[in-house]
Amino acid sequence: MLIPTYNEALNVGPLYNSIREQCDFHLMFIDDGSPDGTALKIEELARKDKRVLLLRRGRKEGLGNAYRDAFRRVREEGGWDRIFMMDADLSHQPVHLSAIDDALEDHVLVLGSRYIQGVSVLNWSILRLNLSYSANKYIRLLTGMPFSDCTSGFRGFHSSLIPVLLSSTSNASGYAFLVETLFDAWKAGADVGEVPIVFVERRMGSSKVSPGVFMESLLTPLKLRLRSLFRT
Ligand SMILES: Nc1nc2c(ncn2[C@@H]2O[C@H](COP(=O)(O)OP(=O)(O)O)[C@@H](O)[C@H]2O)c(=O)[nH]1
Ligand SMILES: [Mg+2]
Repeated sequence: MLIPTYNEALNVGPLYNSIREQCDFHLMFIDDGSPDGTALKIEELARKDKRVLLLRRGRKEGLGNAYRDAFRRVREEGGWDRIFMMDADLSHQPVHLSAIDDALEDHVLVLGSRYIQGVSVLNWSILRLNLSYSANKYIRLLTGMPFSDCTSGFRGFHSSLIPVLLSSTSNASGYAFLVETLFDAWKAGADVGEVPIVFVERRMGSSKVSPGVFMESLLTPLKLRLRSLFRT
C-alpha cells in the first residue's frame, strides 16, 4: 500500500492501527520532508513492524511526484502483486480495502468511489462537495471517461499497470495526476471498476490543496480532451 504524507504526524499512528485491523499488507509511506516530524513517527512504526517502509524525499513536490517515485521503487523491488493508494488523513477508511481488493479479482484498476451510490461524503461543506461533484462531471464530459469518481485517490491496481502509469506523460502534482493516470490506464485498455466508499473529511492536520493544484485540475481535462482529438 502506498501512502503519501505531508505534515500528517497526528494521523499516521491512528491510520496504521486502523489498517492493521484490516490487513497485514506492506505499507510504503512517501514523505516529502514534512516539518512536523511525520517521518519520525513512521520510523517508530517501522521499528516495530518490518512491513512498514519509508521513502523519504527532500522537499514538498506534490502528490503526483511522490506517487511516481513510489511506483519506480515498487518496480525496482518487484514482488508487489496488488498495489493500493490511499491518503494518510483517514479520509480513506481502511475498512473499504477488502472491497477494493475483492474487485481486483475482476478489474485491473479499482476506484473507491464517493459518487457511485448517491453521494457518500461526510463533513464536507456544500461548497466543497459541489466543487468535487461538478469537477467529476466536467472531467467525464471532456475526457469521455465513464467513471463516477475520477478524482478519487483511494485506488487499487495490479502491478502490471505500473509501466502504463509511469509512461503517463503526467507531470501534474495534485488531483490532476490522479485524473491523468486514470485516463492513460483507461486509454491503454485497462479494465477499470468502481466500488462505493464513504469518504470522511480529515479531523486532524490540514488539506494541502492550493490554488495552483486547483488550476491544474481545471486545465488537465482540457489537455486530455485535446490529446484525444489529435490522436484519433
Ligand atoms: N509526499 C507528499 N504527500 C502529499 C503532498 N501533498 C499532499 N500529500 C498527501 O496526500 C494526501 C492527500 O492530501 P490532502 O491535503 O488531504 O488533500 P485533500 O484530501 O484533497 O484535501 C495526504 O495524505 C497528504 O499528506 C506532497 O506534496 N507530498
Ligand atoms: Mg484529505
